[in-house]
Amino acid sequence: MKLENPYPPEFAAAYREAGYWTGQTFPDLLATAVAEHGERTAVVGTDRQKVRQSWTYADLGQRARRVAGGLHALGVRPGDRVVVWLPNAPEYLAVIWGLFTLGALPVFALPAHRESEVRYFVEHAEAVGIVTVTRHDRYDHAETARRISPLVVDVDEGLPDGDPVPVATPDADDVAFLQLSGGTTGLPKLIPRTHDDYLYSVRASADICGLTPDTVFLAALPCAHNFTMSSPGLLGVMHAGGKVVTAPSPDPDTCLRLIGSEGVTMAAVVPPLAAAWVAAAEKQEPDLPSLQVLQVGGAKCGSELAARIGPALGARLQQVFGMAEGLVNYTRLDDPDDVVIHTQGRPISPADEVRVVDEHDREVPAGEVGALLTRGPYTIRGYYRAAEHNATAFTDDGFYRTGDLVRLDEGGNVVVTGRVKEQINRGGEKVAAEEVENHLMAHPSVLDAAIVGVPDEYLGERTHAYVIPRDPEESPAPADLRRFVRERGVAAFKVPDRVEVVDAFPVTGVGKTSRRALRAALADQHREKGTA
Ligand code: OOB
Repeated sequence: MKLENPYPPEFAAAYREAGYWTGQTFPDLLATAVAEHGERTAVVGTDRQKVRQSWTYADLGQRARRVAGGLHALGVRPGDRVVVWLPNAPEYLAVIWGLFTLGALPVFALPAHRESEVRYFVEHAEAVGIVTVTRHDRYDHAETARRISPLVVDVDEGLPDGDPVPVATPDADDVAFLQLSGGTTGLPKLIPRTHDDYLYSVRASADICGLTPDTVFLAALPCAHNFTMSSPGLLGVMHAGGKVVTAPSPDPDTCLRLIGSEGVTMAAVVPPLAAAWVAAAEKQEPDLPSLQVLQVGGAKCGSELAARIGPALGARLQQVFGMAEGLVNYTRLDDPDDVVIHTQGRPISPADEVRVVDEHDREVPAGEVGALLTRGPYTIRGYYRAAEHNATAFTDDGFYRTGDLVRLDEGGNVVVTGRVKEQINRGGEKVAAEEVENHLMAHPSVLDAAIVGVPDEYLGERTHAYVIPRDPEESPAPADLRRFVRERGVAAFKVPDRVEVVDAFPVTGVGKTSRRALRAALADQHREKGTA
């Protein structure tokens, strides 16, 4: 599959010329890892049958070939899209590498996604099937998947297995997979990433983060998330010949134990998890001599939390400000404490272009806050099948509007100060306001709904829904509305934390023309009421 919005030829040529795009593909990455690190351990973790697995690169390569053969026998062909809806486990790697080996394109769903989301991914990507598990997190994934797609692979019944078929030989500028965006509109967007662009970000990230064959990386957040996958994540570790440890749960008990028992050197978490690990470590004072780096990203890591990480965990903090659309910023391992604690780092690549602009897209004076626009060798030029949205999500000259408010310090480090996009960042989990409003408005007793983010000590932000009933005499109960949203089959993190039924939006001077203005005014009002 080719990009619908390709990089302009002069940019592509420059990225190749500079050595960023090397022509490496996913099958090449695996083949190289098997050739160079065959006998080293690639992945360790508890499998779906609760058995501890430890696979070498050679094992993983063979498994990927058999999974590819098994998928082929089920009718999956090169170029087909397949939704991967799996929790963290060694099988996850066998499945994605099986798909890459076959030349099929994974569409990465989160384990927390539910029926309406997965149905949308299958329909929008025209996926031929879903790979999932029987049950996870008290939810019947496979049963749900069968309502959506005629082809469901339940890895709890065994990985697909078949005689190896030829290893795919995609072009490096082909789309390798579809990743999910946090979303700002009614429906999430799919992000097409190519072999060339993505693997450049992976290799460069592995470099910046100093990965070696001795790296032991704990995958605590969902493997499907861009952070865990590629910043430098499991792909970066595989590129370096290191070891990936899959954590069945991100909770501090599980993870601090795994860090100790598996000799983990590096882990990646969102701020609320970092806080939970720090709190547990401050209490238990575990001995974690192996841990060198804790990466924190996905949402803003406050300075206070940032300063506690080193002392509590005996590890260096690395802040990571990234996005599935592309651009990733890291504080460097040898940066002074001040930079590591107070900034979100700087871009991976010298070819990453960042602009900080005002509401007219004019660059703001150095050091001032503005909206971040970016363009570069691993940032997309358009979402998948979203022409209308692309017209506003990108500038005419191809910069992606990140929706983040930032300022740059003298060293070029980014400090994230806020957001202009219609999204709530609930501890790293992204909630598109409009998507949840649409779910609420589908309720027969709801006339209108508006969702805002309100400060939360643990999550950074949580969601507050204002709802106007059709009939004030028969206003729906908040608990019923929350259940209604959940029963529409959406991820639990999208269910509003609080629902407040009101007669009218308690806003003066804001018409119904701009939902953004409405949400901003509601958020202000909320703060004034002091109900945060
Ligand atoms: C990562 O990717 P996404 O696609 O789930 O979310 C991207 C958005 C950013 O635009 C920004 O709003 C927010 O998440 N964000 C941060 C942040 N890291 C991400 N906001 C403040 N400080 C940070 N450190 O979240 C993601 C992708 C790759 C690596 C790391 C995170």
